[in-house]
Amino acid sequence: MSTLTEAQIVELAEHLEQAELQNQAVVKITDQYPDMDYDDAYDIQDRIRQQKESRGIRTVGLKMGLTSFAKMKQMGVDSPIFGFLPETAHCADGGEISTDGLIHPKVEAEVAFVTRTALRGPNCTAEMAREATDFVVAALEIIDSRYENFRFDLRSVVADNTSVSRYVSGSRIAAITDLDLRSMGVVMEKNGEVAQTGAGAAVLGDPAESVAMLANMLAARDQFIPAGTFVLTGGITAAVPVDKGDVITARYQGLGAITVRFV
Ligand code: 0L1
Ligand code: MG
Repeated sequence: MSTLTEAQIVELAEHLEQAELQNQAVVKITDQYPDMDYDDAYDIQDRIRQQKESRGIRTVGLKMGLTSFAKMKQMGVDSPIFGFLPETAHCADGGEISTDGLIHPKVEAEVAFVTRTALRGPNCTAEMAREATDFVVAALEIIDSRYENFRFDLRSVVADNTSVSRYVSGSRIAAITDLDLRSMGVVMEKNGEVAQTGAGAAVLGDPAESVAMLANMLAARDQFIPAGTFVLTGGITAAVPVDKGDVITARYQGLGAITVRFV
């Protein structure tokens, strides 16, 4: 059920995309629309995606967010959220990310799945997600909420495409059958010092569960994960704030390392 009109959805999508494009933090949109619901929030996110696609910006992947039980508890929610990855968000492993285009970036170490076949919910399981997977690869997500001081509620952050800003894909791929993603260790270093450590099980007990849940959440909106989709499964580590001059290196057991420099 939605509470906003089509015109309000369009207005809010333009408002949030302009905040992203101009690196201008704004107040959370539920301040103005306290009754908006999750359908409204995903409608606004879909509209931002349509705006980008109408300008020729391809959608190259999907993401799950808030997949760690600790972060869900911290935010007082019991379900993850999802967003989309526009091609403009991609950054190269070993490359530089300009902070000029960002508001208050934070980095999460994640693992990404690339699907070989389409995955449709409802009733999708982790086993079905594994079977639909072509390969897995290490990844970083750079989140950058468009809301002042990362102050938001879940409906506002869903509308803001779940803080998607940049992502980096690792250089080494692996078959999912060659790794135990639950026990895969990750060490994230900031400027040469350990900033975060984690294991794949931080993501809903198993990152494959996150892909299955994404398919099930999409099904509720009559959508699915197409074949060949890059899926960020959610933070294995807590998000680390970064600034101009910082270098992040994340090392993944069995999947190599990713390094990026913020300039
Ligand atoms: O898990 C995530 O990718 C973060 C989702 C949005 C919440 C935030 O900006 O911290
Ligand atoms: Mg994330």
